Amino acid sequence: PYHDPHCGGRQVIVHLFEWKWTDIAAECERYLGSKGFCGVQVSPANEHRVIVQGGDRPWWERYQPVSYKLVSRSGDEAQFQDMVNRCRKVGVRIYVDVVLNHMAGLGQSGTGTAGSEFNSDQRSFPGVPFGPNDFHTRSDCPSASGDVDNFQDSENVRNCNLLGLVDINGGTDYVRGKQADFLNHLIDLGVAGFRCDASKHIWPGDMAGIQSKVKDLPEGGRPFFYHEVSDFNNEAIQGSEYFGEGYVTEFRYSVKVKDGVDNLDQLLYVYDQGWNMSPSKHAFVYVDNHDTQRNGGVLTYKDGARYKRAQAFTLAYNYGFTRVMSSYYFNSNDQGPPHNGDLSTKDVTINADGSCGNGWVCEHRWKPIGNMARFRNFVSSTDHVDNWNTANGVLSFNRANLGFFAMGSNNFNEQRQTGMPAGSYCDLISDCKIKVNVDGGGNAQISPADGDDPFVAIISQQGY
Ligand code: LM2
Ligand code: CA
Repeated sequence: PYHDPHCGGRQVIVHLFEWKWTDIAAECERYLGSKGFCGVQVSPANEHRVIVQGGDRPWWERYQPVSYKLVSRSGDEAQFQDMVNRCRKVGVRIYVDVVLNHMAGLGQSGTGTAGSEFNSDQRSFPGVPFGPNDFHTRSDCPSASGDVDNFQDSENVRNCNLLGLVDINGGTDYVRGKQADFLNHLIDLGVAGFRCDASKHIWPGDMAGIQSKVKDLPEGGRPFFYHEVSDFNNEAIQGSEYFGEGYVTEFRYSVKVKDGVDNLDQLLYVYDQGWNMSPSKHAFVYVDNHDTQRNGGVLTYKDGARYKRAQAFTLAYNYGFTRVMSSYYFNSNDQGPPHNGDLSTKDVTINADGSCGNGWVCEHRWKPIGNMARFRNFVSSTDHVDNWNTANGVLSFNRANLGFFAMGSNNFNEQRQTGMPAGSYCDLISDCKIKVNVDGGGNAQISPADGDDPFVAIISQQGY
């Protein structure tokens, strides 16, 4: 019931990490709508702490909520509403990152981005309002320190303070009501769903209790929910505990796809049942996210061509619901988004060649990434992957007779079975700079338009 993204059959979400609402609205209109993106995951929209360290505001201040007022580093409620409306007009929905497990960190007090006061040690958040009764107490948490420190014990994981962030008790009607009010307000503004932060640390029953108080979308149907749960099959908590509540992030996919880009035959097994990975219909997948791109072990924009391969493949293949990461350049893990002298976030500028300026990476505008959204949308009605071929270091396969995809690590020129009806097709990767001619037997000579982007993708959609 929580699995429909409500974006007219589109299939790809992009996380515009730390973007301002005004820039997201512009990006919907100038790029995402026409490229066929389903929607945008936005950074937490609610009031949060302001943290200044070393002349910078770290990105993670937004994971320390102060209230559910919609004034954040990305903008205010009027700007948020304008973004939702303008994106929606071009077929793009907004999915909000919601932090329901905790409020700000212990030892902290002051004023949040909307001007609300708070005092974490006193469990005082008058902007909601939440008080001491709305948090887990020392006796609920079995750890010696009061922090989450034993992932083999679900009481520890769910009732203690994650990283010293004061832990909300989602067991009461009051708390569930306040959190549902927050989500319902966002639905009133036109959002289509939620990325639930740290769901692993919230009891599935509490999550279900909140979600049951969340209304249907105005156009009908349940909002789209996807839950952040890291599960490597070695802890007390399994992602499958949340399957009833929506999609669940599949962290193992990022590891598998990284291994696969250098060993193409392994890519056929990126959904590894031996690892107990989630079935496709529950798996929310990505090459990297804002945490893993900092913690290592996965591919990121810093990997360049290998990253493109992993991301293009992810969109071509048949596993999970896909999210694309869009970053800013960073050297240290804490570094916040590009900022002006007054520490406000810089605008996203667009260069003549379509890339972004002002320190924004915009992976989603890299051709083998952004141009694969249309491919994913069109082939998603089949679960087939056919004619898998990795000869000469070039992977190719087709998705029934709907689409054909090829990728190498250098320029290539290969004769391949495409599984497509005879015809002359537009190469999506190069925005139709070249055509691919498929003969009556389904064979075609395949060569990328640009050797720097060694990919070819075609679909049998009218007009392409
Ligand atoms: C998440 N998913 O489940 C987010 O994706 C992740 O980015 C969040 O951590 C985490 N869970 C909690 O929402 C980030 C960041 C942490 C940071 C927290 C809170 O990765 O480093 O913790 O946000 O801002 C920071 C300090 C940490 C300190 C804590 C509390 O780095 O040292 O712990 O604040 O003061 C004492
Ligand atoms: Ca918790």
